[in-house]
Amino acid sequence: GYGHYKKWSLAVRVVTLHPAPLILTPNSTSPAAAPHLFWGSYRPQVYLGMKTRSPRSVVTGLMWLSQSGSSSLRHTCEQGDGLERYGWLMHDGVNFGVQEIKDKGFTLRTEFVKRPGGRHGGDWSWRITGTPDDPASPARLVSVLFYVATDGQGSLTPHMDSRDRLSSVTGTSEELGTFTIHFPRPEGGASGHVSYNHLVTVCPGLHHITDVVRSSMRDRFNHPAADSSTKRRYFGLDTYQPPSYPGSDHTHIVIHQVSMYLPAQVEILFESDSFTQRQGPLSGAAFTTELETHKRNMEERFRERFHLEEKGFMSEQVSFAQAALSNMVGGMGYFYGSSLVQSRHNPEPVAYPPAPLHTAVPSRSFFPRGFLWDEGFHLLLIARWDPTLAWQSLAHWLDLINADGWIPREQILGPEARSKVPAEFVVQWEENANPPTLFLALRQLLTGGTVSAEGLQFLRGAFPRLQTWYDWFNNTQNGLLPYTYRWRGRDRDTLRFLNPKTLTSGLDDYPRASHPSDDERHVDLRCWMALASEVMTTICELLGEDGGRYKASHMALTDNSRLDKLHWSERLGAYADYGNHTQNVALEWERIRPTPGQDPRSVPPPRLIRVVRKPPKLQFVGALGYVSLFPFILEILSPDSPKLGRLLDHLRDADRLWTPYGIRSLSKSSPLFLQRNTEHDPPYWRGPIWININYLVVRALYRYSQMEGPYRERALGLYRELRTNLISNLYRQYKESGFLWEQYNDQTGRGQGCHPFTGWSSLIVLVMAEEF
Ligand code: 6A9
Repeated sequence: GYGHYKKWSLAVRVVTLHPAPLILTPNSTSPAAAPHLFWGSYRPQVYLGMKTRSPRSVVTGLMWLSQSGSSSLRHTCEQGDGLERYGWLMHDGVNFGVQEIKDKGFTLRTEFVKRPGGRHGGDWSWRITGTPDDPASPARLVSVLFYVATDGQGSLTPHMDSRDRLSSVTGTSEELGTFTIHFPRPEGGASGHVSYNHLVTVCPGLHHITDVVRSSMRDRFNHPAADSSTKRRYFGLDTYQPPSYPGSDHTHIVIHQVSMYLPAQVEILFESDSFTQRQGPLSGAAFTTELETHKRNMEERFRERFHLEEKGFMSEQVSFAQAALSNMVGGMGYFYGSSLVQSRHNPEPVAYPPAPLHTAVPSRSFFPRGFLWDEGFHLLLIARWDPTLAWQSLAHWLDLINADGWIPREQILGPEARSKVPAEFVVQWEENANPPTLFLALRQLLTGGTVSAEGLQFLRGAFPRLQTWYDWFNNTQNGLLPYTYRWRGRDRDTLRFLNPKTLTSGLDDYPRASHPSDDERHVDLRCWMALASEVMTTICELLGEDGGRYKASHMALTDNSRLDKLHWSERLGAYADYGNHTQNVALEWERIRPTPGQDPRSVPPPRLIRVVRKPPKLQFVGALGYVSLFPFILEILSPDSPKLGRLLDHLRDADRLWTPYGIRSLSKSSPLFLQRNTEHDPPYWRGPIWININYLVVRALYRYSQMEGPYRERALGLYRELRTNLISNLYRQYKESGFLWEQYNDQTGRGQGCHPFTGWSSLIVLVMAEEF
């Protein structure tokens, strides 16, 4: 009956895509339309891997294994591998990359160069160079494993040049046509001896490759000892008996293993058969020449874009900035698959329509996938380096929007991505937002100068989607009063959490009203919507559309007296959220006594639970920190507002927000400063220094220092100090630890959370370049 139909139609809405034509038709990313972007290091989750921008791409990857000491196979980027450092030193996002991986006792340099030609995205080559830390120490036997694998389509044929040496693989796939991968004999290796192993097999999917390799290895192989007098054993690819799989869309894989003493060098060449005018193989001296040309070009372009030498940076600091940018663009991935999503109309999670996503990722080890609000920050840097890459990402993200105007926050696309995420984090809920930071990137791309043809074309395609996205926020994240907003999807369980989290805001455990309710209004979301309204107005002007309603919203949302009425807390001396709130909460161990006659062993163990000592009431939330700064960092506050003076005071106050390493997320004087949220939930956005928000603070200080007003000088002084602090600390952390980090300790400046985290931490390049 009708009731049943109604239910069904509500339930399918969450997985119904927006009706507007896709911004990116499948053809627009094909090797014919965009050959230079077809192949890329689009597998940021592995130490080295390449694939094409196609749904079920043939993939290639690197593994290695030290046969001396405790050997463990390296493949996917894992913090547990304990590498001293790894990451791109140079990568221009398109043509080449140079990475250094510091393993225990030796360094691997992984370089790749692409060469355009033919009709299928051209050729590329890899060069892997292994160097021992100490040339005098006993020879170290290392195995380098190269694999090529299909993902449900295409074929691979191995070719041998002797009984045990794989010399090449020929293959075909839908988008690559036919191709050949060559394995020339390596260079170097003390005693000159090289041992070869290989494996040709099938497995149920790309995320099984590590296991297949690991379980096929036996240490029954012999390699000459370093002095050639005897033989020593090593682990080599042997046999693997795959279970039988139904169907034929499994992964075919060919793995080539080369074992030799360091120092040594291996090259791998991918050649597209449609590339017929090749001068010669991309190896040896030709490889070196092309790589050097790309490096020089990048250095020159980097100098032109960012002017770091002119600003007085030493060459080591310039290299640091170059590495940060390289990891941002070199860490971009291409993913394809379905999210698991759910709305309140679905009894269970449902699969989103499969789609591609070409995006940067926050962290290659821990979060190698797309995050909506992270990407808006990433694009601030990417757009300044290569606007095409930024437009590509924006288009992919906006093509993910559904009919209601929702974009899932965390994009866990396909089985390989899903294999990295604990089950409880997989499902994305339709009522949940994430800050619309894509507007930050758009604002930058659209202001100052003329908009490129590429940009205008994007805007025309994106406009209906942006409109729906904007409306979705207004329809689903609105507050009770006009021009107020409220993040949906806060934690419901008020018994366990010291303060129920607001993951959707991006600021996770940043303190909000202690008792979530419909009365809440969130100042950060209001400011994000002011920004969105401004950018929508600009877009309408550029497209000749009527932007009246966006302009009206922008006026209302930037009206300082209305803002002050809704969000200024005189008691806090800052902007604040409003809601049902009490400061008097604490975590305490629950006391559970056995009931008379109960077996004491059956009493559940005590838990840490929240106790509320004073009932909540409607009031401003007394938390000073990032949220209180939003009207300033998104430049809504007028430069002559006395409130600006008050905020600058807090900012510079070492007992509140100021540290020698950057601005801390929550004031030292705030009741929840560095408090854990549950027994297992350490403080996250309750004190540590985060670089995305620090970028916005530094930028706002700079902008206010350019505007007439009583606080101009003050802003300029703080700008200089904060900029210096951020740069010195991130540079020092990178030098000392080998990485950029997720966040930085407010007492010591040390990097913490996960690493490498070259997502928004790379914004330090823009801080150095003073690009705001
Ligand atoms: C956990 C663990 C193998 C948390 O950078 C991505 C996000 C930010 O958007 C957000 O603002 N990070 C910040 O508060 C990381 C979130 C990771 C959640 C998934 C799964 C898997 O470990």
